[in-house]
Amino acid sequence: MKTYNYSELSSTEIQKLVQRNVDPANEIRTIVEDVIANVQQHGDGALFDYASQFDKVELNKLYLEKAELEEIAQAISADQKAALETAYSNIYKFHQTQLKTEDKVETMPGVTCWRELRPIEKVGLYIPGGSAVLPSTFLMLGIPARIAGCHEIVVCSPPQKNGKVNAFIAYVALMLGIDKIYLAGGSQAVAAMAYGTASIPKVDKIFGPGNQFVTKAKTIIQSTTTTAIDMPAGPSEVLVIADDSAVPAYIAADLLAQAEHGIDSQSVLVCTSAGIAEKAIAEVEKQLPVLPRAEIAKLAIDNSYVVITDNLTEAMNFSNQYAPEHLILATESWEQITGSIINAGSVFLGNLTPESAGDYASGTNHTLPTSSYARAYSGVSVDSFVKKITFQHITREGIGNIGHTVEVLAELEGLHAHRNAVSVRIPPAP
Ligand code: HSO
Ligand code: ZN
Repeated sequence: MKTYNYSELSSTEIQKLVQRNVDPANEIRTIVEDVIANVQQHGDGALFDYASQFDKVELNKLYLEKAELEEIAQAISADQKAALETAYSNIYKFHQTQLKTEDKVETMPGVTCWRELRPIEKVGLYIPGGSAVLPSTFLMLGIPARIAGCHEIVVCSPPQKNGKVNAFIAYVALMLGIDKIYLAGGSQAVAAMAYGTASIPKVDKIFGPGNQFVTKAKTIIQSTTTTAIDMPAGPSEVLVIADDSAVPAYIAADLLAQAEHGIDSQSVLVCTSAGIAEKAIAEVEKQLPVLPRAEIAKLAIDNSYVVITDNLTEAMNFSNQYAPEHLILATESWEQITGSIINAGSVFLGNLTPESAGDYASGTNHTLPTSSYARAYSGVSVDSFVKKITFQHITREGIGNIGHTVEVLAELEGLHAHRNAVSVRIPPAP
């Protein structure tokens, strides 16, 4: 892994280091625009073609129904079921507390304002099925959607070569009470949920991670259709801040857990101790070759780096500029630095808190902003599946109290009809 000294880096060099996921030649955009146009024009026909071209399967229908899902799900062992149930229960518990009723506020006597939640009616969940099939992502999206009370949950996942989804995806669907999975992957699935096809309903908002094609499709459809997206989630990344209280073998394991996601994943180590960093790099070299996904992890590690800083303050400065999707504080003094975190998707505190816990089962959501979007976006939560509608009610006393203020402000903006809408409601003084 390439190693840099923070004190020797210019601000331009830091800018370059923290930059990721660029599509300079717009190559991905061109391909994805073509796919979207094709799905828009040919609907299901385009989806059958893409299944044949990309997923190498000739489908005769674009969905699996409950009975088929039940049959597929039978392949799961008792231990696997129990693990999925535990993850489900923890994720449910954590997300359930996000559904809060807000208090009504009387801003002036007789003027009452408040917000109420309403679920987004139709949501689309994209569950990736590329080099790794991720049933955990299905839990992370399906559970908050259910808690929010979304009326229709449309799920798209790419078909396997046998024209089905894997047993874990089928099992999670049944856990969530979802009776149908649509067999579509990649940017074509996003296009289908944004425009609707004969088989796949158009949705109000699309959720879920994916490769650069899926992400590009999401960012395109959010500006060209009325369908919204959760966030532009791209290749996964982790930044580990470590000091000399960190354990090199743990650091290496965390960097590799990230690296095995995909060749474009990034694992960054920011370390206050050159000695610990050196040992962590040696550990990466030791742990990497025995991984089943070593080839992928190796390429991601080649795309990763180490920064040596003088202290934790500098480390945090770098991290805030990077704005990582996952931030691990591999230090015993994490309590002293959490207050200085400005940009991060999800944070893992101390030497015994691996990102994997949050990826699967501790309760927090793993659908998080990548590619520095953590500067402005939060991870997925129940909030992502609801709208917060404001309400207000004004009594006779209230219109008397607020009326003059509104009349003056309408007058100064030259909007007399606005002023009149108040004036007609205020009885003239006797
Ligand atoms: N680290 C991924 C989530 C994931 N990890 C799923 C394993 N399975 C993005 O947060
Ligand atoms: Zn992960």
